[in-house]
Amino acid sequence: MKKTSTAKAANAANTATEQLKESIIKHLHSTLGTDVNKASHQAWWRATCAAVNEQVFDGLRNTQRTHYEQDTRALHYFSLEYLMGRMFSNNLHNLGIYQNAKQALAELGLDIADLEQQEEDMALGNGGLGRLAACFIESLATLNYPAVGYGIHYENGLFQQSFQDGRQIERPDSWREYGNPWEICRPESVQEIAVYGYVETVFDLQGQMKKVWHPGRIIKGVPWDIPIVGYDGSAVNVLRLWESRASDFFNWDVFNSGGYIDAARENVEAENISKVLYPNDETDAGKELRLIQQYFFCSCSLKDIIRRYKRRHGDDWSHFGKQVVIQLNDTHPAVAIPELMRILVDRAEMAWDDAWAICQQVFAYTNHTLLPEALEKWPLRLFEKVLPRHIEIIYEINRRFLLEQVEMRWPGDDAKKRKLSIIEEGHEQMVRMGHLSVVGSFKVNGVAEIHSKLVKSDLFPEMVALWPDKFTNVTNGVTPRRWLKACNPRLATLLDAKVGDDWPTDLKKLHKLADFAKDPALQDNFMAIKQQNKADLAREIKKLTRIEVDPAALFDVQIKRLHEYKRQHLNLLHILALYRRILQNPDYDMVPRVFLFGAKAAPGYKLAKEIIYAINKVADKINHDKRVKNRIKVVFMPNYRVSLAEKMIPAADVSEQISTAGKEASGTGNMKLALNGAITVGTLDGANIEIAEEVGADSIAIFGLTVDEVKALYESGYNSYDYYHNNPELKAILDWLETDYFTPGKPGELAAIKRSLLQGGDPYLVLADFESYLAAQQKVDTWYRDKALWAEKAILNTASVGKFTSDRSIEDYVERVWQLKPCQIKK
Ligand code: 8GP
Repeated sequence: MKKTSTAKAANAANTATEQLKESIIKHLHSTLGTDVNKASHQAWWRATCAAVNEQVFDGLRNTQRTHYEQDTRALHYFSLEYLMGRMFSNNLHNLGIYQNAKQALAELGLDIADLEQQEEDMALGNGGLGRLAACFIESLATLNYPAVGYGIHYENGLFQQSFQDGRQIERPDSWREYGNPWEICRPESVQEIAVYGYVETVFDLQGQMKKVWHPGRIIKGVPWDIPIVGYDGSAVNVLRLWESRASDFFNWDVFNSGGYIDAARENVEAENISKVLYPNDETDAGKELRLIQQYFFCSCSLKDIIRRYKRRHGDDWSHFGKQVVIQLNDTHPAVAIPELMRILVDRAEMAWDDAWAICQQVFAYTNHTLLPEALEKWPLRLFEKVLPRHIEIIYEINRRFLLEQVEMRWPGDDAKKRKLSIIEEGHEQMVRMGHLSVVGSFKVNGVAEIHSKLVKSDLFPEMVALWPDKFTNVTNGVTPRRWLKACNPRLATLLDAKVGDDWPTDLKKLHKLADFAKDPALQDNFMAIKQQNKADLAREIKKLTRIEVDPAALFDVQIKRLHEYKRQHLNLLHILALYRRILQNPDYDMVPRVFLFGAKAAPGYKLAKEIIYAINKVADKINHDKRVKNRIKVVFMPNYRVSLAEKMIPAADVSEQISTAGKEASGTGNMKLALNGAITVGTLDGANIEIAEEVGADSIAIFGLTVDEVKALYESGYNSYDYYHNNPELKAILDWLETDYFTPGKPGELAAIKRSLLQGGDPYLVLADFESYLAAQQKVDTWYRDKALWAEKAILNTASVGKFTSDRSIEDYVERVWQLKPCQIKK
């Protein structure tokens, strides 16, 4: 019996492989217009994408038809960022045809790995927030929830990074210069949106006052759909990204009246809106354009949602709140709130209270950071200029909020009103987007337990007093399909054999592995896989940087955006301490380590760029110093991005999660690294705390001040000089940075770091945590010497982090916020 079914499965696989092969060749001829004999890898890759798309589009049509027929309630995820990375192997895995494709290509004389490299990363995001959005839309499709992701179709993604003499160089990322095979343009769903102009107050025949907005400019939003394939391939949702263009009508008018140059300028200005992703992770830049970007995609998306709703319900708005839920990914899309009010009150002529009731059913808001510089505020004057009607609506939202909520709760308390007002007073009035998001949403969540607590206690305590039930937590997660199955196939195969092959959709199944954590056979297999992954990465390092590293060394990995609060410079101080010990004691006994960094610094963030420079200069010195005898290697991988993360994560032994406690909202790299068997060196911050709870105190190296201790230290008056003067090793290292030791002939080139840690006051308490960080690293060194002990800890990490699948995050959102029902799609 078993034999027959195995034989049947093998036959089916053979047929699938044959069909795929035929389809690839067909597309090579008819879509790419080339021939088997002369096709480049690029052409083969595109032909394979087209063949895969035959299945993707089937799923897409089925899903859209089913959702329409069943008139499902759907989630709409509004995000200015999606860090999708590459789609090729993910789509193949999720459709369940990766092996068939590999085989089909092999029979055509091609290595699937070569074709995977042909794809540019879709880097339409900066960091955690954007990658989270990508994991979430994949999980939503996998769990069969009706959902659409909305965002911007940036012409340029996050800049490409290289190093010149150690310094970061940025180049534009024209990721779709030659077209992107995964996207479909939808001209039938183009939207037009308005900006600028003025508002007129008019009275209708019944004497009713009305506001009429006369826009100054119309911009066209062209939607591009990217199908998002759920794991097992039955549901295929859509990521709809808007590209801006000049409105034809407007353009033609200007052009016709002889204003060729003006028409061209209009074009450029309109197209600028979707030209670039802002490379600033934590602050906003180019204010006017940025605000227009936000409004542009929110308005297009709302109109798109309403168009779809009306197809079913016409002008009957009574079901809108039941059918539609919108998640605001941080405050960037908060302008959607006044925009929906405008549409309902001005266009649909609804009474304010009814419109507001709908808004309050529809919007929910996720906060991703407590850093004050990332909490968006817009100058009121800018708002008035760009969105004159919306600012009036915001005033009215604010007036009612202050009167009906704040005044009722704290009568006569003007200080409270000032603190809670959506409009901040000061020498320049500002619109507080965080306040607007909380007031306009029915749920607000943080992204890890500790972060959600701090959102309540430190960011919005009064709002919590007004609406205690509004606030909740949803701890982040990552998709195990991309971050284990696809990126670490060796480990995935081992897991299939050990715990069954359903772990990608049921990650808690990995728990079974814990029973074998001490089993020498499993330990050998597990560590052999790690070793092979490290050898692969060593080859990649050689290719990218020419640096030779030994795969037998401990691979210590810190990958994330560059920011002082993430403290890459604390990592650097540890490296310098080890180097100095080696110079002082040639026989210094340490486990050989390769320190690997991957990080982009915002182009305008000077100190972040200085930190990159310093790491590169120190790397250069250490890597060439014979006295080190390869005990330390330091590598800064250029152009860190999703596809590079996929190579680094499976090869990591140690995961650096060393932010100042209270600053990292959650982290998600921490989850990916632990899932792939890396041991975390981390502070009690963000999701590290929850990871520690899951893996147990013996399988993680926790160090540093806690959130409460950090607060106490700030309050008692932190003086970083105390640490400098009391720790001779620390003092020597910092002084070293001022010399020309690492930059011969150019003393002081690395001094910016020391300055920020001493004269600058060390805002992120690097010096305060230094000693305890070194102790944690010493512990790691000791653990690593005992191979069995290390293997056990690594296995326990993989076994214990099932909680951090983004499927669990999505189920939490469904239960706590979205109230969706899954909708099965028949194949
Ligand atoms: C990040 C947080 O820093 C990180 O801890 C968290 O895991 C991630 O969001 C997902 O929740 N925040 C951002 O990326 C962020 O705030 N970026 C925007 C300000 C641009």
